[in-house]
Amino acid sequence: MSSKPKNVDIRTYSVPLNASYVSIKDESRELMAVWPDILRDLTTANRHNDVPDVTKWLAKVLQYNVPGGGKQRALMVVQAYKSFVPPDQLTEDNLRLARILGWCTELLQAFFLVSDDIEDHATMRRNQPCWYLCNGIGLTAINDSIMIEMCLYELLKKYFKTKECYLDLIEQFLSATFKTEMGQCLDLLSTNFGNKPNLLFFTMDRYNSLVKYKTAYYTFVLPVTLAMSFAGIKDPEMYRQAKTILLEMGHLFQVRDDYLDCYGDVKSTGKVGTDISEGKCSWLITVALQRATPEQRKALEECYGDSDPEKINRVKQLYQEIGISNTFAIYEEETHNLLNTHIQQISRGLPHDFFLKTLNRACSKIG
Ligand code: GPP
Ligand code: MG
Ligand code: MG
Ligand code: MG
Repeated sequence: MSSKPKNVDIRTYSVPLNASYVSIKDESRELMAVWPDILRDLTTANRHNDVPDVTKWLAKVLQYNVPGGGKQRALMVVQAYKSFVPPDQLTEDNLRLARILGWCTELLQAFFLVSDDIEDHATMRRNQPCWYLCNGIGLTAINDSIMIEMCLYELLKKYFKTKECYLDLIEQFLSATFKTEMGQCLDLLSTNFGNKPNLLFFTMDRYNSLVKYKTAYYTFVLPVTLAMSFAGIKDPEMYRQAKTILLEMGHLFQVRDDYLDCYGDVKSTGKVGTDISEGKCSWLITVALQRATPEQRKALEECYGDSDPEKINRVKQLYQEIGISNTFAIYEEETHNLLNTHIQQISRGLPHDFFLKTLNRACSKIG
Protein backbone atom coordinates (compact mmCIF):
# COMPACT_ATOMS: atom_id res chain seq x y z
CA MET A 1 0.00 0.00 0.00
CA SER A 2 1.24 3.50 -0.82
CA SER A 3 2.18 5.71 2.13
CA LYS A 4 1.15 8.84 0.23
CA PRO A 5 -1.61 10.73 2.03
CA LYS A 6 -4.96 10.76 0.26
CA ASN A 7 -6.26 13.79 -1.68
CA VAL A 8 -2.83 15.27 -2.22
CA ASP A 9 -1.85 16.51 -5.64
CA ILE A 10 1.51 14.87 -6.24
CA ARG A 11 2.69 17.82 -8.35
CA THR A 12 2.71 20.11 -5.33
CA TYR A 13 3.06 17.65 -2.47
CA SER A 14 6.07 18.76 -0.45
CA VAL A 15 8.39 15.88 0.32
CA PRO A 16 11.96 16.22 1.58
CA LEU A 17 14.33 15.72 -1.34
CA ASN A 18 17.50 13.77 -1.44
CA ALA A 19 19.99 16.64 -1.21
CA SER A 20 22.21 14.92 -3.76
CA TYR A 21 24.62 17.12 -5.64
CA VAL A 22 23.14 18.80 -8.71
CA SER A 23 25.66 20.25 -11.14
CA ILE A 24 25.65 23.98 -11.84
CA LYS A 25 24.64 23.26 -15.43
CA ASP A 26 21.62 21.29 -14.22
CA GLU A 27 20.74 23.99 -11.70
CA SER A 28 21.03 26.63 -14.39
CA ARG A 29 18.55 24.58 -16.46
CA GLU A 30 16.20 24.33 -13.46
CA LEU A 31 16.35 28.11 -13.08
CA MET A 32 15.55 28.64 -16.75
CA ALA A 33 12.58 26.31 -16.42
CA VAL A 34 11.09 28.72 -13.85
CA TRP A 35 11.71 31.87 -15.95
CA PRO A 36 8.59 31.65 -18.22
CA ASP A 37 6.37 31.51 -15.12
CA ILE A 38 8.13 34.55 -13.66
CA LEU A 39 7.72 36.49 -16.88
CA ARG A 40 4.03 35.58 -16.90
CA ASP A 41 3.63 36.59 -13.23
CA LEU A 42 5.17 39.98 -13.92
CA THR A 43 3.49 40.84 -17.20
CA THR A 44 0.04 39.30 -17.19
CA ALA A 45 -1.03 40.19 -13.68
CA ASN A 46 -4.77 40.87 -13.75
CA ARG A 47 -4.58 44.23 -12.05
CA HIS A 48 -2.47 45.70 -14.83
CA ASN A 49 -4.63 44.58 -17.73
CA ASP A 50 -5.91 48.12 -18.24
CA VAL A 51 -2.44 49.13 -19.49
CA PRO A 52 -1.68 46.38 -22.01
CA ASP A 53 0.87 48.52 -23.88
CA VAL A 54 2.95 48.72 -20.72
CA THR A 55 2.82 45.03 -19.87
CA LYS A 56 3.74 44.18 -23.48
CA TRP A 57 6.71 46.58 -23.33
CA LEU A 58 7.74 45.31 -19.89
CA ALA A 59 7.77 41.72 -21.20
CA LYS A 60 10.25 42.86 -23.89
CA VAL A 61 12.38 44.74 -21.36
CA LEU A 62 12.54 41.74 -19.04
CA GLN A 63 13.19 39.15 -21.74
CA TYR A 64 16.05 41.21 -23.23
CA ASN A 65 17.74 42.12 -19.97
CA VAL A 66 17.16 39.44 -17.34
CA PRO A 67 17.61 35.78 -18.35
CA GLY A 68 20.60 36.04 -20.73
CA GLY A 69 23.47 36.25 -18.23
CA GLY A 70 25.49 33.69 -16.31
CA LYS A 71 22.90 33.80 -13.48
CA GLN A 72 25.72 33.63 -10.94
CA ARG A 73 23.73 35.40 -8.26
CA ALA A 74 20.63 33.24 -8.69
CA LEU A 75 22.78 30.10 -8.66
CA MET A 76 24.43 31.32 -5.48
CA VAL A 77 21.03 31.77 -3.79
CA VAL A 78 19.94 28.24 -4.72
CA GLN A 79 23.24 26.55 -3.85
CA ALA A 80 23.43 28.46 -0.55
CA TYR A 81 19.85 27.49 0.27
CA LYS A 82 20.60 23.81 -0.41
CA SER A 83 23.67 24.02 1.82
CA PHE A 84 22.06 25.88 4.71
CA VAL A 85 18.55 24.45 4.99
CA PRO A 86 17.86 21.53 7.34
CA PRO A 87 17.37 18.41 5.15
CA ASP A 88 13.73 17.93 6.16
CA GLN A 89 12.89 21.37 4.75
CA LEU A 90 14.54 20.78 1.38
CA THR A 91 11.30 20.14 -0.44
CA GLU A 92 10.44 20.68 -4.10
CA ASP A 93 8.21 23.60 -3.08
CA ASN A 94 10.96 25.29 -1.06
CA LEU A 95 13.48 24.75 -3.84
CA ARG A 96 11.14 26.43 -6.28
CA LEU A 97 10.86 29.38 -3.89
CA ALA A 98 14.66 29.51 -3.60
CA ARG A 99 14.82 29.68 -7.41
CA ILE A 100 12.28 32.51 -7.43
CA LEU A 101 14.37 34.31 -4.80
CA GLY A 102 17.33 33.71 -7.12
CA TRP A 103 15.45 35.40 -9.97
CA CYS A 104 14.83 38.38 -7.66
CA THR A 105 18.62 38.84 -7.41
CA GLU A 106 18.84 38.60 -11.22
CA LEU A 107 16.18 41.32 -11.53
CA LEU A 108 18.27 43.51 -9.23
CA GLN A 109 21.34 42.78 -11.35
CA ALA A 110 19.48 43.63 -14.58
CA PHE A 111 18.30 46.92 -13.04
CA PHE A 112 21.90 47.81 -12.16
CA LEU A 113 23.33 46.73 -15.52
CA VAL A 114 20.86 48.69 -17.66
CA SER A 115 21.73 51.82 -15.62
CA ASP A 116 25.45 51.07 -15.41
CA ASP A 117 25.75 50.70 -19.19
CA ILE A 118 24.23 54.14 -19.72
CA GLU A 119 26.52 55.65 -17.09
CA ASP A 120 29.64 53.91 -18.43
CA HIS A 121 28.86 54.64 -22.11
CA ALA A 122 29.09 50.90 -22.76
CA THR A 123 28.17 49.34 -26.10
CA MET A 124 27.79 45.60 -25.48
CA ARG A 125 26.37 43.52 -22.66
CA ARG A 126 26.02 39.72 -22.67
CA ASN A 127 27.06 39.62 -26.34
CA GLN A 128 24.27 41.91 -27.48
CA PRO A 129 23.93 45.70 -27.76
CA CYS A 130 23.22 47.46 -24.46
CA TRP A 131 19.49 48.05 -23.98
CA TYR A 132 19.75 51.86 -24.17
CA LEU A 133 21.33 51.51 -27.62
CA CYS A 134 18.49 49.38 -29.02
CA ASN A 135 15.97 50.95 -31.41
CA GLY A 136 16.62 54.48 -30.22
CA ILE A 137 15.58 53.73 -26.64
CA GLY A 138 18.25 56.05 -25.24
CA LEU A 139 17.66 57.57 -21.83
CA THR A 140 14.12 56.19 -21.60
CA ALA A 141 15.96 53.02 -20.57
CA ILE A 142 16.20 54.68 -17.14
CA ASN A 143 12.47 54.12 -16.62
CA ASP A 144 12.82 50.54 -17.86
CA SER A 145 15.59 49.89 -15.33
CA ILE A 146 13.39 51.21 -12.51
CA MET A 147 10.51 49.00 -13.63
CA ILE A 148 12.84 45.99 -13.58
CA GLU A 149 13.81 46.89 -10.02
CA MET A 150 10.19 47.10 -8.90
CA CYS A 151 9.43 43.70 -10.46
CA LEU A 152 11.58 42.05 -7.83
CA TYR A 153 9.37 43.41 -5.04
CA GLU A 154 6.24 42.26 -6.94
CA LEU A 155 7.69 38.75 -7.07
CA LEU A 156 8.73 38.83 -3.43
CA LYS A 157 5.24 39.89 -2.42
CA LYS A 158 3.56 37.20 -4.50
CA TYR A 159 5.65 34.32 -3.17
CA PHE A 160 7.00 35.34 0.24
CA LYS A 161 4.36 37.62 1.77
CA THR A 162 3.13 34.93 4.15
CA LYS A 163 6.63 33.80 5.18
CA GLU A 164 8.29 34.84 8.41
CA CYS A 165 11.37 36.04 6.50
CA TYR A 166 9.43 38.43 4.20
CA LEU A 167 10.32 41.71 5.92
CA ASP A 168 13.93 40.65 6.34
CA LEU A 169 14.20 39.81 2.63
CA ILE A 170 12.82 43.22 1.67
CA GLU A 171 15.20 44.98 4.05
CA GLN A 172 18.14 43.03 2.68
CA PHE A 173 17.29 44.01 -0.90
CA LEU A 174 16.82 47.68 0.05
CA SER A 175 20.01 47.85 2.06
CA ALA A 176 22.11 46.15 -0.67
CA THR A 177 20.58 48.46 -3.30
CA PHE A 178 21.51 51.59 -1.36
CA LYS A 179 25.05 50.31 -0.73
CA THR A 180 25.47 49.53 -4.44
CA GLU A 181 24.22 52.98 -5.39
CA MET A 182 26.69 54.58 -2.98
CA GLY A 183 29.48 52.48 -4.52
CA GLN A 184 28.35 53.50 -7.98
CA CYS A 185 28.40 57.13 -6.82
CA LEU A 186 32.03 56.75 -5.70
CA ASP A 187 32.83 55.10 -9.05
CA LEU A 188 31.21 57.94 -11.01
CA LEU A 189 32.70 60.72 -8.87
CA SER A 190 36.17 59.29 -9.57
CA THR A 191 35.69 59.79 -13.32
CA ASN A 192 35.17 63.52 -12.77
CA PHE A 193 32.16 63.55 -15.11
CA GLY A 194 34.01 63.19 -18.37
CA ASN A 195 36.69 65.75 -17.49
CA LYS A 196 40.21 64.58 -16.76
CA PRO A 197 40.08 62.45 -13.60
CA ASN A 198 42.30 63.56 -10.74
CA LEU A 199 44.65 60.59 -10.38
CA LEU A 200 45.68 61.74 -6.90
CA PHE A 201 42.33 60.35 -5.70
CA PHE A 202 43.04 56.88 -7.14
CA THR A 203 44.36 55.33 -3.94
CA MET A 204 44.03 51.67 -2.93
CA ASP A 205 41.89 52.76 0.05
CA ARG A 206 39.43 54.47 -2.24
CA TYR A 207 39.44 51.52 -4.62
CA ASN A 208 38.73 49.10 -1.75
CA SER A 209 35.71 51.08 -0.54
CA LEU A 210 34.43 51.49 -4.05
CA VAL A 211 34.40 47.76 -4.89
CA LYS A 212 33.05 46.76 -1.48
CA TYR A 213 30.05 49.03 -2.01
CA LYS A 214 29.44 48.83 -5.75
CA THR A 215 29.94 45.07 -6.17
CA ALA A 216 30.68 42.90 -3.15
CA TYR A 217 27.47 43.46 -1.19
CA TYR A 218 24.96 42.79 -3.93
CA THR A 219 26.97 40.15 -5.78
CA PHE A 220 28.14 37.99 -2.87
CA VAL A 221 26.73 39.00 0.52
CA LEU A 222 23.13 39.49 -0.62
CA PRO A 223 22.53 36.15 -2.44
CA VAL A 224 23.93 34.15 0.46
CA THR A 225 22.28 36.05 3.32
CA LEU A 226 18.92 35.97 1.50
CA ALA A 227 19.23 32.19 1.28
CA MET A 228 20.26 32.01 4.96
CA SER A 229 17.23 34.04 5.97
CA PHE A 230 14.86 31.89 3.90
CA ALA A 231 16.52 28.77 5.39
CA GLY A 232 15.54 30.09 8.84
CA ILE A 233 19.06 30.87 10.09
CA LYS A 234 19.01 33.37 12.95
CA ASP A 235 22.50 33.22 14.55
CA PRO A 236 24.09 36.71 13.99
CA GLU A 237 27.59 35.23 14.27
CA MET A 238 26.91 33.00 11.26
CA TYR A 239 25.90 36.05 9.23
CA ARG A 240 28.97 37.96 10.43
CA GLN A 241 31.41 35.23 9.44
CA ALA A 242 29.70 34.63 6.10
CA LYS A 243 29.76 38.37 5.32
CA THR A 244 33.50 38.67 6.03
CA ILE A 245 34.36 35.89 3.57
CA LEU A 246 31.86 37.07 0.96
CA LEU A 247 33.20 40.64 0.98
CA GLU A 248 36.68 39.26 0.33
CA MET A 249 35.34 37.21 -2.59
CA GLY A 250 33.54 40.27 -3.92
CA HIS A 251 36.80 42.18 -3.91
CA LEU A 252 38.59 39.49 -5.92
CA PHE A 253 35.61 39.28 -8.29
CA GLN A 254 35.74 43.02 -9.11
CA VAL A 255 39.54 43.03 -9.48
CA ARG A 256 39.07 40.25 -12.08
CA ASP A 257 36.30 42.28 -13.74
CA ASP A 258 38.68 45.26 -13.98
CA TYR A 259 41.43 43.04 -15.38
CA LEU A 260 39.07 41.59 -18.00
CA ASP A 261 37.87 45.08 -18.96
CA CYS A 262 41.34 45.62 -20.44
CA TYR A 263 42.59 42.10 -21.22
CA GLY A 264 39.42 40.00 -21.61
CA ASP A 265 38.23 38.44 -24.84
CA VAL A 266 35.01 40.17 -25.91
CA LYS A 267 33.58 36.83 -27.07
CA SER A 268 33.80 35.37 -23.60
CA THR A 269 33.05 38.49 -21.50
CA GLY A 270 30.23 39.58 -23.82
CA LYS A 271 31.13 43.24 -23.22
CA VAL A 272 33.59 45.83 -24.54
CA GLY A 273 35.72 47.50 -21.87
CA THR A 274 35.44 51.24 -21.28
CA ASP A 275 37.40 51.71 -18.04
CA ILE A 276 40.41 53.50 -19.59
CA SER A 277 38.40 55.85 -21.84
CA GLU A 278 35.93 56.60 -19.01
CA GLY A 279 38.74 57.31 -16.53
CA LYS A 280 37.56 54.69 -14.02
CA CYS A 281 39.26 54.12 -10.70
CA SER A 282 40.02 50.49 -11.62
CA TRP A 283 42.44 48.07 -9.98
CA LEU A 284 44.81 48.28 -12.96
CA ILE A 285 45.28 52.06 -12.89
CA THR A 286 45.44 52.11 -9.07
CA VAL A 287 48.27 49.56 -9.02
CA ALA A 288 49.96 51.16 -12.05
CA LEU A 289 50.06 54.51 -10.23
CA GLN A 290 51.61 52.87 -7.16
CA ARG A 291 54.43 51.45 -9.28
CA ALA A 292 54.94 54.07 -11.99
CA THR A 293 58.13 56.11 -12.34
CA PRO A 294 57.58 59.91 -12.39
CA GLU A 295 57.74 59.82 -16.23
CA GLN A 296 55.25 56.97 -16.48
CA ARG A 297 52.92 58.76 -14.06
CA LYS A 298 53.07 61.91 -16.17
CA ALA A 299 52.16 59.90 -19.28
CA LEU A 300 49.27 58.21 -17.44
CA GLU A 301 48.01 61.60 -16.29
CA GLU A 302 48.04 62.82 -19.86
CA CYS A 303 46.37 59.78 -21.45
CA TYR A 304 44.02 58.25 -18.85
CA GLY A 305 40.30 59.05 -19.20
CA ASP A 306 40.43 60.00 -22.87
CA SER A 307 38.57 58.24 -25.69
CA ASP A 308 41.31 58.95 -28.25
CA PRO A 309 42.37 55.41 -29.38
CA GLU A 310 46.05 56.44 -29.40
CA LYS A 311 45.87 57.54 -25.78
CA ILE A 312 44.05 54.33 -24.81
CA ASN A 313 46.82 52.32 -26.50
CA ARG A 314 49.46 54.35 -24.70
CA VAL A 315 47.84 53.51 -21.35
CA LYS A 316 47.79 49.82 -22.31
CA GLN A 317 51.44 50.07 -23.31
CA LEU A 318 52.28 51.66 -19.94
CA TYR A 319 50.42 48.84 -18.16
CA GLN A 320 52.65 46.43 -20.03
CA GLU A 321 55.85 48.33 -19.18
CA ILE A 322 54.84 48.41 -15.51
CA GLY A 323 54.07 44.66 -15.61
CA ILE A 324 50.44 44.88 -14.46
CA SER A 325 49.45 41.46 -15.88
CA ASN A 326 52.09 39.80 -13.77
CA THR A 327 51.08 41.75 -10.66
CA PHE A 328 47.50 40.64 -11.27
CA ALA A 329 48.49 36.96 -11.62
CA ILE A 330 50.35 37.14 -8.30
CA TYR A 331 47.51 38.99 -6.58
CA GLU A 332 44.97 36.46 -7.88
CA GLU A 333 46.99 33.46 -6.74
CA GLU A 334 47.67 34.92 -3.29
CA THR A 335 44.08 36.03 -2.73
CA HIS A 336 42.78 32.60 -3.73
CA ASN A 337 45.12 30.95 -1.24
CA LEU A 338 44.18 33.41 1.48
CA LEU A 339 40.47 32.92 0.87
CA ASN A 340 40.93 29.14 0.97
CA THR A 341 42.61 29.51 4.37
CA HIS A 342 39.91 31.87 5.66
CA ILE A 343 37.18 29.45 4.54
CA GLN A 344 38.88 26.62 6.45
CA GLN A 345 38.86 28.85 9.55
CA ILE A 346 35.12 29.63 9.60
CA SER A 347 33.09 27.85 12.23
CA ARG A 348 29.53 27.82 13.62
CA GLY A 349 28.50 25.07 11.21
CA LEU A 350 28.93 27.27 8.14
CA PRO A 351 29.27 24.89 5.17
CA HIS A 352 32.91 25.08 4.01
CA ASP A 353 32.10 23.16 0.87
CA PHE A 354 29.60 25.79 -0.29
CA PHE A 355 32.09 28.65 0.20
CA LEU A 356 34.90 26.75 -1.56
CA LYS A 357 32.65 25.95 -4.53
CA THR A 358 31.47 29.55 -4.68
CA LEU A 359 35.07 30.78 -4.67
CA ASN A 360 36.05 28.40 -7.45
CA ARG A 361 33.01 29.15 -9.55
CA ALA A 362 32.67 32.92 -9.20
CA CYS A 363 36.37 33.78 -8.99
CA SER A 364 37.92 30.98 -11.06
CA LYS A 365 41.46 31.81 -12.00
CA ILE A 366 42.19 33.38 -15.38
CA GLY A 367 44.60 31.70 -17.76
C1 GPP B 1 30.18 46.84 -11.58
O1 GPP B 1 30.78 47.89 -12.26
C2 GPP B 1 29.11 47.41 -10.72
C3 GPP B 1 27.82 47.47 -11.08
C4 GPP B 1 27.36 46.87 -12.36
C5 GPP B 1 26.82 48.13 -10.18
C6 GPP B 1 26.09 49.24 -10.87
C7 GPP B 1 25.28 49.98 -9.88
C8 GPP B 1 24.30 50.87 -10.14
C9 GPP B 1 23.59 51.51 -9.00
C10 GPP B 1 23.89 51.26 -11.50
P1 GPP B 1 31.36 47.80 -13.75
O2 GPP B 1 30.91 49.01 -14.47
O3 GPP B 1 32.79 47.48 -13.73
O4 GPP B 1 30.58 46.52 -14.36
P2 GPP B 1 30.73 46.05 -15.89
O5 GPP B 1 32.19 45.78 -16.13
O6 GPP B 1 29.93 44.77 -15.93
O7 GPP B 1 30.17 47.13 -16.73
MG1 MG C 1 30.10 49.13 -16.44
MG1 MG D 1 30.25 50.85 -13.87
MG1 MG E 1 33.86 46.44 -15.24
